[in-house]
Amino acid sequence: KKSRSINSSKIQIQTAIFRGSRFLFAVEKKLIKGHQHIRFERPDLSVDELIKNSLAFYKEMASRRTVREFDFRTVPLEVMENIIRTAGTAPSGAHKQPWTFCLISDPEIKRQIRMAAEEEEKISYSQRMPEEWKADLKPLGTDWEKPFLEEAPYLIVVFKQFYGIENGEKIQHYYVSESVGIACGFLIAAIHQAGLVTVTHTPSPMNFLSKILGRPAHEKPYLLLPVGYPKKTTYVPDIERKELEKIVVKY
Ligand code: IYR
Repeated sequence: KKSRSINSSKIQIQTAIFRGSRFLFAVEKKLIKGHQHIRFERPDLSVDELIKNSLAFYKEMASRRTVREFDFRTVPLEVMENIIRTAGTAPSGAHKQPWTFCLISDPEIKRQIRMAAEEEEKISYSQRMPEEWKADLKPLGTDWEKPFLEEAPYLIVVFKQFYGIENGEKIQHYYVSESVGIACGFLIAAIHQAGLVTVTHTPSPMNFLSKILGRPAHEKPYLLLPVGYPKKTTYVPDIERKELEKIVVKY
């Protein structure tokens, strides 16, 4: 690694692999308060481009719908890996990345998860959920039956890590729920952007997921997302999102 100094920063030549070939690129490095930093740049866009980009992304995200019916077609593993990589780009407390994404395609594990989820949901819908809650869910058409847990080609079970373990040592994690929530937002956006659909399923209680997946005690299940193509013909509730004026307060 060669480096050249300019003022307090250094230009370092690094190599990276892109599409199978090695190439060289320069990184400007600088010590700030005793810690290595790298120069970060983004394209300096015109205001017209900002408007165009923000509107295009809004439209893309506004076309997302929660879908509970999946096609049986599978999805390349590579796609799922890219989606999870994207979730892993989320910011997190002290950059601890306190998440584990379990990716399940094994039909037997999917079956076990469906059976256990339905067992809990049956009790929830018949005994645990108050009438008002069930009335709120009526327009969405949910019930205790969760066939999507077997029909979707993949399930992603997101776990939050109360603490980390590296070389047998406990690593403190911070803002775990917030961090994992943000990562799930990225995950859902990535699933949509790839052209697939999901439903944010929250069976309750969901400790059965730790057991089935053999996760350690410092990890707690956070969210369960079936992922796949939508069923060829499917319908979603005729509901609308709050308008900007209802969700923004300008000062
Ligand atoms: N967890 C149950 C019930 C449920 C609760 C809410 I709030 C929803 O938006 C949807 C469903 C289930 O998954 O059916």
